[in-house]
Amino acid sequence: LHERKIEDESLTLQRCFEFLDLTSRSFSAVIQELCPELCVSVALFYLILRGLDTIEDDMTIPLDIKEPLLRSFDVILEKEGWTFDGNGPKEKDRQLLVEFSTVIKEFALLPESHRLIIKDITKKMGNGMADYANNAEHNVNGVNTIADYDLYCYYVAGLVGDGLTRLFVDTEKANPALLERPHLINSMGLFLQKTNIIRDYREDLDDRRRFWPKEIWTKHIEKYEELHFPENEEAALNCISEMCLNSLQHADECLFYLAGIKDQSVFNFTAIPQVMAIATLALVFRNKDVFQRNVKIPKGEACELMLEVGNLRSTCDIFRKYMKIIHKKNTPKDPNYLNISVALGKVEQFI
Ligand code: PS7
Ligand code: MN
Ligand code: MN
Ligand code: MN
Ligand code: MN
Ligand code: MN
Repeated sequence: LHERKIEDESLTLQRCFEFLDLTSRSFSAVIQELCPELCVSVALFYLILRGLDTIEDDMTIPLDIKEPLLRSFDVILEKEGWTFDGNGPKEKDRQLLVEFSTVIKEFALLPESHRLIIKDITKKMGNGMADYANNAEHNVNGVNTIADYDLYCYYVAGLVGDGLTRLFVDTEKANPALLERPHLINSMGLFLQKTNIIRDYREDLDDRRRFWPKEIWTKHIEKYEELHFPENEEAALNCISEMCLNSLQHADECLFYLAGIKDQSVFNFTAIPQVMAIATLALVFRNKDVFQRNVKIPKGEACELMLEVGNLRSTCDIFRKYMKIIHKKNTPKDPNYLNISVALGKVEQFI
């Protein structure tokens, strides 16, 4: 257990940790438990990407303002005093950007190697987000093919895994061989992001954004925005199955990645979001509520999961438990019944 010493800490850093609590339910606790060499760097990395995402998500910011902000966010990181109050009043993390100079100030105090990694990832993510920023509807830049979907998820989540792994290796908390397995790193981010995208169908649609790839949903329905119509329930459930199947393809590689982590605090930090993701995947699988509202794993269950993650074996046990739930909900009526069954079997075989 690593406790940060409050008395050594500047007021601006304290404010950053307050923001961490305000912006993230699941990450705040695990970041604060990270070893001292990583805790502050990862907390600021999180806040920087959260700030960037708050710009990406705000559909009230006109594209001609949003796009250059996203593309230059890495430069903004070094602009002392920069703040932004252009988010709509309803954007949930708008205050982080109103006080972003606090983050910038602490960022400047990080070790140079960490700053370079964070800046590099911010630059790549911001440009990737900008490429997809106009994905409202019928847009050629939207998420059409599965390759587009994988690329978007690489920008917003795969890259986070890349930056984090470089930070872990820099501080000798992970096996440097992980850096030669970019596919494993990418799967860590994609498993989280794809599960989030399935869960957020309705929230994103209400913002007129679509992230489910056209290549998948057109097999089940003619119009994306009609997936949640009651008369389309069967088609919608089959569509969500196929989305879950796509996400499940990353599960085994996440477990392989976790085998490369040396430090207990880093293991918890990396494994907890993954077990939350498999639990969420089991919850959304063939769940029609996804089309009406944002479903969430109950708080009690989330707490249990955080306690149960301890090592690779217990993490595999948790994966197995939720895969069993998916297996039980799988039905021969589903055109992907066999594919899902095979995908579950493939993960089982390796863990
Ligand atoms: C550990 C190798 C720097 C810790 C953690 C803020 C969550 C928010 O939530 O649909 O619906 O608004 O807008 C790989 C985290 C990937 C990213 C991406 C794991 C930064 C994070 C900014 C890699 C997290 C996946 C947008 C972009 O989706 O979300 C290892 C740290 C990880 C942040 C997530 C989220 C993207 C996101 P929401 P959106
Ligand atoms: Mn977001
Ligand atoms: Mn976003
Ligand atoms: Mn939103
Ligand atoms: Mn989302
Ligand atoms: Mn969301």
